Amino acid sequence: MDQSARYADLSLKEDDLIKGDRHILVAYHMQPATGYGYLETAAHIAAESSTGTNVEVCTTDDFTKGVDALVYEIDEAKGVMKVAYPIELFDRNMIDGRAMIVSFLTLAIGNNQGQGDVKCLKMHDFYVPWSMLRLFDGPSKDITDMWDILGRPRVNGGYIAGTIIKPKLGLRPEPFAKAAYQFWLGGDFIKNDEPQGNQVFCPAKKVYPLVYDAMKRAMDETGQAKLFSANITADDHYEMLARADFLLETFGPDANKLAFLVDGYVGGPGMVTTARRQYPDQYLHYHRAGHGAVTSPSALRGYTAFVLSKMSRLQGASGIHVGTMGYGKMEGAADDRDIAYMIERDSADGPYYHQEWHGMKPTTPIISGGMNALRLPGFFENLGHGNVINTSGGGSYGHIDSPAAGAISLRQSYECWKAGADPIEFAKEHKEFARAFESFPGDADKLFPGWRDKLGVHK
Ligand code: CAP
Ligand code: MG
Repeated sequence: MDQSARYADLSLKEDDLIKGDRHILVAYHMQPATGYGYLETAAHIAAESSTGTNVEVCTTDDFTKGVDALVYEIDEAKGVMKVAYPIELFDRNMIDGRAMIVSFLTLAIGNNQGQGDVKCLKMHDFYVPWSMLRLFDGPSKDITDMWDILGRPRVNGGYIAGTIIKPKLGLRPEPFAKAAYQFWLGGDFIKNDEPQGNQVFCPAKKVYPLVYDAMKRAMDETGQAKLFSANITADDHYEMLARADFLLETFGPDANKLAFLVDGYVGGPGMVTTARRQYPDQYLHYHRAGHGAVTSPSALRGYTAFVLSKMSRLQGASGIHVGTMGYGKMEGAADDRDIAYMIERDSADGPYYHQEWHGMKPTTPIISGGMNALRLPGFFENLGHGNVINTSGGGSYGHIDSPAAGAISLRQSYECWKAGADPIEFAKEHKEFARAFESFPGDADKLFPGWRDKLGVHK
């Protein structure tokens, strides 16, 4: 059934919809299945995502029609359609009237994902009006709190050198804490790898007191504050709270140095919001493992990494992984920097919409996945700044001298970029950075041809 007479109004202007402050706007890349018309399919998507189904139902009244989602723009040649969702469609909390991402997803990327008349349908951008934006929690803590703990200025506090405890799984409590200690002698921030929790060979109640002990020893030795991001992910709300409460108790007077990591894509919005609301004093670290299933450019449905990241700021993530923009091991490209700009700035352009954040706290871009000291200068150059958290697992534990040397090489790499120095010249004066060339010779050959001669390395 062609529902375009009801669910499409191509005379609506985007500027007016934005001025009106009553609609969430969504831009999708869409192709209909063979045999279906473009507008007809787009209208079915709007129906299925708001007040309708595949047929007219007799229970619909005039009020219902007033909250229909409407297709307001299509570009069949480019395969782009845009839908305006009246904000009344979205579920609000009973307890405080506030908005929730789960409702946005249920409508805007819900049933429409399985429609038989759709060949592909992927969300590439969305715009949130102020009337709705102010109903989202947003972050409670941000990178300025991290800088503050590290004794740095709250503005432009710079690069936070981090790592992930590796190997991913298979360390028992003592070697785990030892790995943490070794990195902290040179670096700032350690995160659990995303599957680490309460494995039988490494029980949380045994390992975290040892990690805290390692943190204290490293702080004593270096005279610097250290940060730990602990995974509190669990299916069960009470299990999450048990993990978080145990961690807070264990770190006691240093609980401000504890971030909570949530596997937010597999765990879902409920898990992110549980952490955000129960622990507003902790930095909330959103790890997105699994997101590639929907965000990968090869995926024809779902939404993009840009959309995932933008949602995370609304949900209140203090930081989210945004990949490495093509400089590391995961999928990504240089223009993914727009993802970082959207979550860290107060006003930013997405692929289709400009968004004003009206002072909502920023979400830190967390740079991770196959990074090391050699890859960082190019990364910073592309992003244009170094105010990020970077976690380099292989880049630290793969350094030939030690994890501390790996951490120091990361920081030196940032200093090198900040100074606008030539990396090879900089390496001559900075041992740990120089040794990164020997640690990652494949990268060195690719990024700095001739490095062996210039640095006098002939092994
Ligand atoms: C990085 C990482 C992260 C990835 C995930 C890993 O380790 O901890 O899970 O970064 O991708 O296990 O691979 P390495 P993303 O530094 O050793 O590569 O950050 O893009 O979500
Ligand atoms: Mg990981």
